[in-house]
Amino acid sequence: MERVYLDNNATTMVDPKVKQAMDPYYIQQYGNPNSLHSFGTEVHPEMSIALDRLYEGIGAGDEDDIIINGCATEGNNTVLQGIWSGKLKENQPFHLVISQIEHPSIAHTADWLESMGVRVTRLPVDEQGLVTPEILKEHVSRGSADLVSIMWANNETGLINPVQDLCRTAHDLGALFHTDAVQAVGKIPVNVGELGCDFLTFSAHKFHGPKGVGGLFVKRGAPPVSLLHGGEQMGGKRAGTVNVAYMIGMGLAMKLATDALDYENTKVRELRDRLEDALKRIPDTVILGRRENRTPNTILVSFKGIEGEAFLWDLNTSGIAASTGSACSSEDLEADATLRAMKLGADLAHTAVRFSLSRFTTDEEIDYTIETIRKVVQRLRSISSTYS
Ligand code: C6P
Repeated sequence: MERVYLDNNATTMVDPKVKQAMDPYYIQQYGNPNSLHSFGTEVHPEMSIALDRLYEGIGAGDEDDIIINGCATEGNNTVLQGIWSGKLKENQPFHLVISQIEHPSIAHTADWLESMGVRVTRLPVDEQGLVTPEILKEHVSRGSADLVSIMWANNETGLINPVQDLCRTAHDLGALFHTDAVQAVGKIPVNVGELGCDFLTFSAHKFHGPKGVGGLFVKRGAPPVSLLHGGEQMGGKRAGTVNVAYMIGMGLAMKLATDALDYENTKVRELRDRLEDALKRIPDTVILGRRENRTPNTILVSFKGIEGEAFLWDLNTSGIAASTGSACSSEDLEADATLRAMKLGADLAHTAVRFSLSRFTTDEEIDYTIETIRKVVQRLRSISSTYS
């Protein structure tokens, strides 16, 4: 076994079919879609198919909007800053509600908005690590909040928040509702029509599409939000020439991911459970978050007495890629915000390791990973000063 990739919540391999679908748009059909000549117009049909696939993939209606952008970080910033600037224009205060377990693209944007005078409420999680409608009602009074932004599935634990109930509660309280669905799309069914959210963010590289392209769903009638001003691309809502190849790749990736949802919830889940069961049999190991509340591909596990970084280093030497938390915070030695919100002791937080599978993960890879982890845990514990 040469290399095993179990860090699919950080990013995924581009599906070879997606790569193939993108190839013609570099050398042959490279026109700017806003040009009036044939180089520009010939890309329209495939772009329109891609958009249809995105609408279908998340259950958006014809009159809703999907703004193609550069990544989920951009989508999240667009919603938070977009609603804020709308309030500024009307000379109104802005009260933003997020949770304590949001990805930095929400959490740090909220910190920045707070430094600009915005009121920010950060909801805690319950004992299961979930944000619930009860918590939202407890912390936010009717009519006081403008926007509630709660992630659908957490990138580190895989825990799935009850977003439909949260959305209903946010609306009852008089607020708009946004969800960062980056870790939900391609893993569990996502339907904005059923959910009723005003905004939803996704990112292609989390579901076997290319990096550097994402989408922001905006419900019909929701307030306009935009971050990049300039040309009339995306109806003036997101200026800048769209990356045609990536947009087409994202459309196909969405279709393939939604077509594979059954596989994700059967085979990928089975592989994840087999790995998790094997980890549980190792003494002094804690799995975080109940399995039934998690996306089918994710495990966050703590091996007592073993620093997460040392463990990952050993695994990496054996060709296995996992992570200690989210990839964008991997150089931050502070215990992670999600784990702090879950009130995990420092010992567990510093030993937490995330394994995230994909539809390309094989039985053989899981066998090899189980065998390697057993050896690595034994070796590191034998030299650990904190494990006896
Ligand atoms: N999480 C992880 O290792 P971008 O890269 O901008 O398309 O996606 C950002 C993002 C936003 N929301 C959630 C829930 C995410 O998980 C991510 C990316 C990676 O967990 C990299 S930090």
